[in-house]
Amino acid sequence: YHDDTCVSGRTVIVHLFDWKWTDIAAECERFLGPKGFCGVQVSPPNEHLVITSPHRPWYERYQPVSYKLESRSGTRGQFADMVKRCNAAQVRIYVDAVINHMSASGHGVGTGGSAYNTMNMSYAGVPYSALDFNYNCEINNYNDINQVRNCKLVGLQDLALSKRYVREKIADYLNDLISLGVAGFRVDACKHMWPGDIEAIYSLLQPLNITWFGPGTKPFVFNEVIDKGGGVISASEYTHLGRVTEFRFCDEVGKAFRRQFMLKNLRTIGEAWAMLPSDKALVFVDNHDNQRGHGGGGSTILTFHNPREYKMAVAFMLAHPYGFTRIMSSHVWNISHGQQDWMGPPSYDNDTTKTVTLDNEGQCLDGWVCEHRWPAIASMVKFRNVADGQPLENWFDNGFDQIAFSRGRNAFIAINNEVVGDLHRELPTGMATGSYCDVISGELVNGECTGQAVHVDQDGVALITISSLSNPPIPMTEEKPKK
Ligand code: ARE
Ligand code: CA
Repeated sequence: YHDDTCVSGRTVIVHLFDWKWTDIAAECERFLGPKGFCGVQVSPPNEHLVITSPHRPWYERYQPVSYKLESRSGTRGQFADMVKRCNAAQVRIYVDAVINHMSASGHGVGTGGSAYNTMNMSYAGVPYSALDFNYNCEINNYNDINQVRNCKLVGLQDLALSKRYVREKIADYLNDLISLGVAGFRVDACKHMWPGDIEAIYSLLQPLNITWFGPGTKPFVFNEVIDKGGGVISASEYTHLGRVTEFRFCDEVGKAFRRQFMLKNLRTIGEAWAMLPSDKALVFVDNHDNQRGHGGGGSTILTFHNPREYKMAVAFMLAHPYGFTRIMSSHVWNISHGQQDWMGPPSYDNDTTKTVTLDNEGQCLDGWVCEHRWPAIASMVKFRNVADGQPLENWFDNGFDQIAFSRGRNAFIAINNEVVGDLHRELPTGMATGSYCDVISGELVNGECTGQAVHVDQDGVALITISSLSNPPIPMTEEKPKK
C-alpha cells in the first residue's frame, strides 16, 4: 500500500475539497494532467446524511448512510466518468474512505435515497443493523485506547470492524471503487480503528483495475492518524498499512513561516524531528480540518488566508525531499462575514454545489480558492517532479530567514522570509551553466522567461535577488528549461 500508483514522473496530489465529479473530470483534462499532477484526493463519494442545522455543513459527508456512490458531489455515473477521464489524462483518483463509523444522529433518507435510523443503528442501504456496531459509549478520554477505538467519535455510530460481515461490506465498497479505476484511498479516522482490523479489511482488497494499472498493483493508501507525539496511540502503529499523515509537519512549517522560529532550522525537517520515516509520511501545509480549527488545528496552521506565507510554505514543502506531498484546494468561508467553520461548498439556491468557474487568468471564481492554480504553487508541482529522487544539496542560509538549496543538479530554490532584508547574493546552485527561468515569477514561453531570468556561471554560481519589499516577496526558483 506504499507504492504511490502515480503515472511515472508525477509526485504530487491535490485535495479538491467538495468539488463535483463533473468539475474534477474537467480539471484533470484542462489543468492537472498538463501541469504534471499525480492525482486528486476526492471527498467521500458514498451516500451521506443531509444536515439542515447548521445548513448543509461540509462535514455531513463524514456521516455515512450507505456505500452507494450518490453524494453531494454527484452520481455513480458521474463518478465513474470522472475516474475514466482523469486516468486518461494521466491523473489518479484517491478516495476519502469513511469506514470507522456511520451517522451520529437523525433518521430519514440519505443523499442516495436509502433509509436510515441512527438511534436504532439501522442503515438499510448496506444493510447494517444494531448487531454491526460497538458498545454505545462516547470517546471522552483520548488516553484510553479501548475507548478511542471502540467508542463513538463525536457521537458517530462506531462500526464493529472485528465482525467478518462488517469487514466484507467495507471491502465490497472499496473493491467497487477499485473496479471503477481508483488508484487508492485516504482512510479517515484510523486512530479509531485497531490496526489489526484495518489490515484484515485491506487484505480483502482486489488489485487495481488492469485497464490502467499493471497486474497485481495494490492501491496506494494513506491513513489518517493525528499524532503530534505524547499520545497513547502513535502513527507508527499504522506504517505497515501504507503511508500515514504526518501532522507534526504542518505545525512546524506553520511556525517557521510565521517567524516563530528561524527558517534556517528547516533544513533537517523530517525524521530528525521525530517525524515518520520519509517514505512513510504523507505531508501537507494544511488540510480540510486544521485549516478551519478542526482535527488538531490551531493558530500555527497556515492557510490561504495568509497568502504570502502560505505560498512560501507550500513552495518549501514541494522543494524539500521529505514525505509524499498533498496540496489543499479549498472553498471560502469568511468569518468576518459571519460564516463559520461548518460552511459547506459554494452552492446555488437549491443547495446543489456550484460549478467551478475561471477568470481569464485561470484563477477560480465564486468561492472556490483553487490554491493549486496559484502560479507559484502550480509551478512548484513541476519542480518536485523534476527534483524527484535528487538529494538536498547546496544549502545556504543567512543565519535567519533567508534560505536556498538545490535538489541535486536538477532544481534550485531560494526563499526570503525576512520582514526587512533583501536577498542579493551569489549562491552555488548545483545547476549546469546556462540561462534559466524562475518558474515562480513566470515561465518559459517561446524561449523567453516571462518572469525573472537567472544566469548560472561556469562554477554553478548565480546572482540571486529577492526583495523582502515585493508584495508578496517572490520565492525564487529555477528549473532546467523545458525543451
Ligand atoms: C460534527 C460536529 C460535532 C458533532 C458531530 C456529530 O462538529 O460537534 O458531534 O458532527 O453530530 C468531521 C468534522 C467534525 C464532524 C464530523 C462528522 O471535523 O466536526 O462532527 O465530520 O460530521 C479526531 C480524530 C480524527 C478526525 C478529527 C476531526 O482522531 O480522525 O477528530 N478527523 C477525521 C476527518 C474529519 C471528520 C472525521 C474524522 C469524522 O478528517 O473531517 O470529522 O469522520 C486531538 C486528537 C485527534 C483528534 C483531535 C480533534 O488532536 O489527537 O485524534 O482528531 O484532537 O478532536
Ligand atoms: Ca472505532
